[in-house]
Amino acid sequence: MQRAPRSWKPIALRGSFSVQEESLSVPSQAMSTEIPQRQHSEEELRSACERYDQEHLLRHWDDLDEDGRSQLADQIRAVDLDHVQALGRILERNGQAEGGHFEPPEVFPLERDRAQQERAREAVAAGEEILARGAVGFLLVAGGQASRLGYDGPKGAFPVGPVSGRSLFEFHARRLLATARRYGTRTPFYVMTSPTNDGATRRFFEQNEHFGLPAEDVFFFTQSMLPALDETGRVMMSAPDALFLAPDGHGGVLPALRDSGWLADALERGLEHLSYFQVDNPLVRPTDPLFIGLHALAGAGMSSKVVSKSDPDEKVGVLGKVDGRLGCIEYSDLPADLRDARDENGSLLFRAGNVAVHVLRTEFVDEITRDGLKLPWHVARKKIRTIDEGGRETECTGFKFEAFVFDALGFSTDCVTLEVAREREFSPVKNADGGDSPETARRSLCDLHASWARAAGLELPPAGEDGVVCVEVDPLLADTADDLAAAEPRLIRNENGLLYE
Ligand code: UD2
Repeated sequence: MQRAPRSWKPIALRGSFSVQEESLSVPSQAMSTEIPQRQHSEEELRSACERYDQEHLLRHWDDLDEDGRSQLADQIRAVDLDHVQALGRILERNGQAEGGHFEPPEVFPLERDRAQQERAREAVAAGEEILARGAVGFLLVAGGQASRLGYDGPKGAFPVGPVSGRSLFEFHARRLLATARRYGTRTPFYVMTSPTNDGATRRFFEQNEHFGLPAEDVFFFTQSMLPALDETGRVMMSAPDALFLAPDGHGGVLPALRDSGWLADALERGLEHLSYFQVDNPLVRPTDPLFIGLHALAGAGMSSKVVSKSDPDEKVGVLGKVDGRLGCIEYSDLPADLRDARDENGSLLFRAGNVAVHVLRTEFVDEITRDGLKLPWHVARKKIRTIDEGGRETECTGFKFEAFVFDALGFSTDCVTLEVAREREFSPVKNADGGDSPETARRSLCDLHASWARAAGLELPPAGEDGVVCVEVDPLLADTADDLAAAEPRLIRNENGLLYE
């Protein structure tokens, strides 16, 4: 059998690349959304732009009205130009960073031997005890732009429930509410937005009365924005009076949590762990006692859930040890020989697919963010809507910079990597159609909930033409088949199917 390749080196500017060495510190506010009160004169702005080789930002100044000038001036002042210069140097280096030696991680598997079954029992008990003490906070990242889904609004507002039409946010909130009721505790919910969807997200929660959660237990904070750069390191503009700004990646959640004051709040409340998840997966189980318990018993800083990748081309990152430390290589960065490598059983060697579900010890987050978090910047080459020298709209190649939360794994020791069943826990909404779309997520919910209802001896509707048995279970009622079997559900029928509440 061919020796499996292990060495990993990102390919420069292949589409995206990450810089693993000489990583830059994520400044506490790379792009401040607060407009400083101090007024600069036009001369001061010009001289700052010239000093940093960004004088093109004022090219259309003379054509702007007062409002346009003031908006542009505020945006330029809010950008940390030293940091922009450092990002430009990453482009100059052309992504020439060594990747290192990559090995599969140790995984707590789905198929467990006796010792692992015993460990799992202990972990569930430990996790339940931690949840019952109210020592877990919930951290949702919802700052992304949902550009692939093409939905006009925050992705969390997307109606994913196959029968109920409930939104992604509502699924998540009702799971937390179920845990709060079960243990008689509070479930503090920290929701990260970006400046572009913050207002709409807050309004959606308010209009829906926080989905039954006490409003005082839901906290919003925004991530930072970063300018996109052209290949010479110059800040791109989206209009004569505006910079092209994009969210700084979900890795921005850690400094943003600190800067917002909510990290201090979590520590004061005695929250020992933060359960982290993405907005796009309606099957996610942020209150899973097994995962929380395994993480806590191991004394880990940060732990992860994975699913077994069956298709080498699946668009999930893979967890593995990079030079001995746990890390994740994003699908777009994984070279083909590693992507396709097989072990002696013929399974994919690097199959620990990242479902973007983590638990982080709150003190670990405090430690790694205290002096400015050092995460590598991942750079994505994108087509960017910008303006030409005449101020007309055009499209050009540019570079966006993002920090990824899974890079914080490298700071943690004793990380747990828990394998979970895909059909039980992972079916994200990413694209408008095809794989990972609303259609596949609704089908996954129906398949899972129909299997629970069948096991509980409950009524099921006939399968539709597409083979889907359209039944949905309210997350407030049940998080597992056993919960449903023990419940006395109310049946609601509508034109879509059956809903158990
Ligand atoms: C992510 C993972 C991928 C895989 C997959 C599983 C990254 C880079 N890749 O892929 O490895 O695990 O998820 O579903 O994470 N977000 C923010 N702010 C940002 C950018 C993203 O809050 O600046 C949020 C976004 O709202 C969403 C989540 O992060 O909840 C994931 O973002 P994505 O859809 O861009 O990640 P994706 O699908 O490339």
